[in-house]
Amino acid sequence: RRLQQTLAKDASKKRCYDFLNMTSRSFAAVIQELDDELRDAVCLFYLVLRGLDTIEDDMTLDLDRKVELLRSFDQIIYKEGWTFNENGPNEKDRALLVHFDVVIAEFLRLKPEFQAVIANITKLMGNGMADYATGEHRENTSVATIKDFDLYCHYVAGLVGYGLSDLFAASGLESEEIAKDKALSNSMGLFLQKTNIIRDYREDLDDGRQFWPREIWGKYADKFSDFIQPENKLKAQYCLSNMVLNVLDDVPQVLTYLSKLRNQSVFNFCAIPQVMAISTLALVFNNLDIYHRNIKIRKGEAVKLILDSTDMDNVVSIFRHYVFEISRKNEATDPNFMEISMAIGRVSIQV
Ligand code: PS7
Ligand code: MN
Ligand code: MN
Ligand code: MN
Ligand code: MN
Ligand code: MN
Repeated sequence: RRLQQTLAKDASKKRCYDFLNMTSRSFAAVIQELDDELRDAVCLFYLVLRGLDTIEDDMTLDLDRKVELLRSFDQIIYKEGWTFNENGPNEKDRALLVHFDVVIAEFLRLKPEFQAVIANITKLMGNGMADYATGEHRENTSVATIKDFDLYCHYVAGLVGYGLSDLFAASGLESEEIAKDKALSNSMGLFLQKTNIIRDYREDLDDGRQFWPREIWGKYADKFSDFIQPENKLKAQYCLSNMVLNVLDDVPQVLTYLSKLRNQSVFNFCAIPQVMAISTLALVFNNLDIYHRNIKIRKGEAVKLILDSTDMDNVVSIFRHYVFEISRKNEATDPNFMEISMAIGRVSIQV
């Protein structure tokens, strides 16, 4: 019997890692390289939030039902055997929800401290997503002010930073200090999320979503979709540089956070997505292709970045390189030229 139980446990853990590899292009590898004390907790944190985000992203789900699921997801993860049975788009991430009982079974095997961190963040994120799906913040799935933009990114990414820092501390691999400065953890998430939102302009537009704040894009066009028109090229370039300027704000905090890490596997896990993001930011800057298709850094460049992100000195060099690329592409005729130069100046102190 005991052997049978052990085998069943191993099978459901393996299925969780299969789901991780299936649903994440970017995080699967770095999560699996984490030290034993953290690997399962971060894997389950990822899968729980991936499940939550799949509900948020499902545009076929009845809005009232969506909000009910988002607001109660922190309780659903304690319901042994719960699965998602509703119809929905047949995308790959939906399979995760259909078999969510497997994720719940493994979640319930985590240390109670880890469970508490994951449930707390799930509750805050689910309620934040629900507010944006219904509330005054987000009529017609659009974000009005820069403050709204920061708050939405806080809900879907800054909170992931809070939760990860709490897990690092709870594992004992990092000191409690890392979880104390919430602004630093928040910036770690915002930098990834905002870069993703810039890069995904066209994909999100085609899906009927707008995440760029009107306070920024409204300076350059009347309609968010105007930027795809060839006659608006210059406006599109200036709007994009304004968005890049907004993201550059978080770079100093990202470097400060990374400099505080002590565990090698945690450092790699945190640093790799951030160097991918700064390289993506340099690639998208003044690159009007983002208005037409999904652009990505070349595979070879990504592999090199992963191999090079081994310590703070190397990460600083990588940031210096890409920030210099941005400064090289910065044009004096761009209305954001001066502010971009100043933002780069603030980063230069650290690199
Ligand atoms: C728990 C690793 C390291 C302190 C599912 C990692 C979607 C950018 O466009 O899937 O929807 O396809 O490419 C990740 C901070 C969150 C922020 C947020 C959980 C770093 C649900 C990542 C990931 C904090 C909401 C994935 C925020 O992008 O986007 C774990 C420290 C999930 C991190 C979403 C986005 C993540 C995102 P798309 P992606
Ligand atoms: Mn994704
Ligand atoms: Mn989403
Ligand atoms: Mn998503
Ligand atoms: Mn995206
Ligand atoms: Mn996506």
